Amino acid sequence: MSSCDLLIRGGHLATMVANGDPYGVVRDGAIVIDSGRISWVGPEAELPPAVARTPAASWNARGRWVTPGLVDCHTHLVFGGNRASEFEARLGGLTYEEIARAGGGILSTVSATRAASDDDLLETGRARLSAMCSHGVTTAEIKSGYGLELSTELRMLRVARELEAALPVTVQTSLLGAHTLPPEFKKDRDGYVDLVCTEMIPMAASEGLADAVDAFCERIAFTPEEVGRVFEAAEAHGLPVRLHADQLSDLGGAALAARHGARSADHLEHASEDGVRAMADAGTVAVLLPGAFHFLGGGRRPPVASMRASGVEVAVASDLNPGTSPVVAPLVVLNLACTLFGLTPEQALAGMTRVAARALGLEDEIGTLEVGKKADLAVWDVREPAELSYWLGANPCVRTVHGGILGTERVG
Ligand code: DI6
Ligand code: FE
Repeated sequence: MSSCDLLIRGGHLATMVANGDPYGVVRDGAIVIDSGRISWVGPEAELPPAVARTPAASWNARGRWVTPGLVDCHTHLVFGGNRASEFEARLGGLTYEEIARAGGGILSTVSATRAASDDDLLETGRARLSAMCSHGVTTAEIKSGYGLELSTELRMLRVARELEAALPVTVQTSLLGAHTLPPEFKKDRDGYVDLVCTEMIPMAASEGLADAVDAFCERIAFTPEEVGRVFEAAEAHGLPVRLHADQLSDLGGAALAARHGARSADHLEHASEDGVRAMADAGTVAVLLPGAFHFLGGGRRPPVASMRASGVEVAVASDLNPGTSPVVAPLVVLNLACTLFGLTPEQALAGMTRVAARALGLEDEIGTLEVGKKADLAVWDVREPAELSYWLGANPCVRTVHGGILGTERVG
């Protein structure tokens, strides 16, 4: 090793490598980056001398902490309008389900999204994603699901792809045509599921717009049988699946996701013991979304202890959406994962780095600071990594590195 593109030195590393040490810590560490990937990581004192002498660029982290860039593996961040007035209605006594059944809820965002121009979706999505990036996110998943008609579903996915080009972030898209039944199909559920299976999935697949297919299995959305049809269509087009499962009630979503070898089952507040065991057997990741739990006023907690006991890996994500989780601050989500669901700060951070990468099928690419992985990092002005889950509303992110490119430094 004679030279390198970028050397980061003078910081402490929370590599998040699962090697038995909390956070996979390397104090006084260095990271060597070549062609956008990590080519060396370890204690600075052991840095190969040639690299130390001749890096093309180097940056001294001055005692701050470096972690893998945050991976937000579940967002709905492209949408029109917002639902602040619905928030007021809920505080006036209505429930989320009552509002949804009265034609509000997801459907009000569907109307606003259909009516929004591409530019409008791009601009508002960009503002939200940019906020996430300034808080350390370097990979975000973005779902469709507010179009519920072919053209708007594909438009949402295209906007998500354009956001990737506009910001220092990797975007993974999921087609969520099966989010809820659109009003046009109120009397023809099968007709809508057909549309998802025979038009949306094939088009999204052939245009390369979707990296995965998601669905919402719930009383106010789709039955397990309907989701099964959607998943079969996804499989036929070579797309991996994930599921909004057991959020408001137990419809057996966790087991359904596991049966289809889903990358993840998300929410899971009402998941049964059988469902958790099936996920463990299938290697399906549990994605906890404490922002939605918090914003909907609590209720049943996901069975985190059973997940741990049966070996289900637990990720944490924002669920950023206008109805149930209007949060653009990933560290707040880490805090909620600890305070509401009992995760330790280390488990929460692993959930938004290493395990989140697995939920996206990107575990070989991102999620830890290891040789060979993409150089996606976040640098934090904290004295210990637990602070990332501790402060509420602070932003200690100093800068990120995405694909080996050093972002601008935040001052102040
Ligand atoms: N579960 C959620 O929490 C979001 N979607 C879903 O399937 C809510 C979406 C919304 O209310 O707009
Ligand atoms: Fe969601």
